[in-house]
Amino acid sequence: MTSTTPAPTPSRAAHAAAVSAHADRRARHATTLGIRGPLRRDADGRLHPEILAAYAEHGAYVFEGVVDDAEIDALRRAMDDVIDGAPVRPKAGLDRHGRPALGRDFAVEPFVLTRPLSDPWGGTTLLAGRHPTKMAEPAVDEDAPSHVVHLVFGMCMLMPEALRLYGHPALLAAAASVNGDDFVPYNDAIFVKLPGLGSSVGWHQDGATHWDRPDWDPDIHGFNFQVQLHDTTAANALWVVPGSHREGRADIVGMVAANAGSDLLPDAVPLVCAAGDVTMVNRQIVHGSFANSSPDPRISITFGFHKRSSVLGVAGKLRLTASDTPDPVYDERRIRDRAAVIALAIDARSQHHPDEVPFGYAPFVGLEDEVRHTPANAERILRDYNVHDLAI
Ligand SMILES: O=C(O)CCC(=O)C(=O)O
Ligand SMILES: [Fe+2]
Repeated sequence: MTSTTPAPTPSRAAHAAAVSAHADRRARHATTLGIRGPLRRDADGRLHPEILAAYAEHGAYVFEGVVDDAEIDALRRAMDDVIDGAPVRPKAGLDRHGRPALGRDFAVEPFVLTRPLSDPWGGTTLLAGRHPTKMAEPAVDEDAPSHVVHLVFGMCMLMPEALRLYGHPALLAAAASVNGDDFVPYNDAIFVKLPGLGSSVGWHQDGATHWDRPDWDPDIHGFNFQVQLHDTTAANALWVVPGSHREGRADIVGMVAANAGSDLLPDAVPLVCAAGDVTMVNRQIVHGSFANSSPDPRISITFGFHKRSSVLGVAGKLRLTASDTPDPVYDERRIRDRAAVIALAIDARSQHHPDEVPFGYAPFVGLEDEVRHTPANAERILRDYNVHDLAI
C-alpha cells in the first residue's frame, strides 16, 4: 500500500480548532444513530436484542455508566502510578523520578513511548501496515517532554484493579452474547492520550487475518471494549466510520484522498463517553483518533474478545516488533493459557466484590480451583501472560 504525503505541520492551537469544529458537528450526528445507552440484558443475561441489532448495523456501541465511580477512581489512581513509573525515554531503565522504571523484567515491554502529538504508525509498515495514512502531527508546545506514554501493555501484571476490571460480569456477558459462551480473549492495551501531548492513531481496521476467508463475516475479527477513565470529548475520543465493519477491507488511502487529503473524514463519528462508560467496537470498523491537541485527557483501558473459531488453528499476526520467526499457530494450549487470565480475573473480582454475581465463564466451569485467585495461581497465570495474546 502507498502512503500519503503528510500535511504541513499545523500549530497545536490551529489543530485543536480544526478538530473541534469538525468534532462538534459529527458528535451531533452520532447521537442520531441509536448506539448508546445502558448495558441492558434480557432474562437469559444476554445483551438486549436491540443493542445487538444496533451493534450489528453500526459496528460500535457506547454502554453508559457500566463502571461505578469508586472503581474508576481506583483505576485512575493506579494508572497515574503506572504512567509515573514509565521509562523517561525509549530503552531508558529509569522513570522520571530516577527510580527503576516499571516492568523491566516483563517479557513484553509494557510501555510504548512516542513523540508528543505524533502519529507513530500512520503511513508505516508497522503492525501489518494497517495504518496506511498519517494523521496531522501538530507542533508541540516548547515545554513539552521529548516522549510521552502512548500505550501500556500487561495491565493485569501492573494493576490488580485492572485485573479485577477484566472480570467484570456485565462486560463478559456482553462478550459471550457476541462471540459465544466459549469466547476467548484477544489482548489488552491502555491508550493514553495526555492533554496537549497524546499521540494519534491513524485510521485503520484492526483485523489482519481473515479478510479473504470464504466464511468471512462481520464479527470474525472480534471486538474491543474501551473503559474510559475520564469524561472524553469529541476532540479526544475514538472515532469510527459506522457500518464500515460490514464492507470488507476499506480503501483508507482513497478515503483520505477523496477528502482532499484531510484526516477529518466526513463519515466518521466520535464515541463521546463519560468516565465509567464502555465502548464496544468491532475490530473491522475503520477507526482512529487525532493527536490530542485538546486540554482534556483520555485514558482508555482496552481489551478485546474473539470467537474461539476465529483463533483456533490460526497463525497470529500483529506483532509489535519485526521478527524473522513465523507467526505462531494458536492451539488449544495457548488459548487455554490466555483464557485462564479471564477465569482468574473473575475470581479476583468476586473476592473484592462479594456482593456481585460473578460471571460464569463456560470454558472453566468445574475447574474453579485451578484458577482461584491465590498468590500461587496468580503468579503462574499472570507472569508474562501477554506473551500468549491471541492477535489476529
Ligand atoms: O483509542 C484509540 O485511540 C485507538 C484504539 C484502537 O485502535 C483500538 O482499540 O483498536
Ligand atoms: Fe485499532
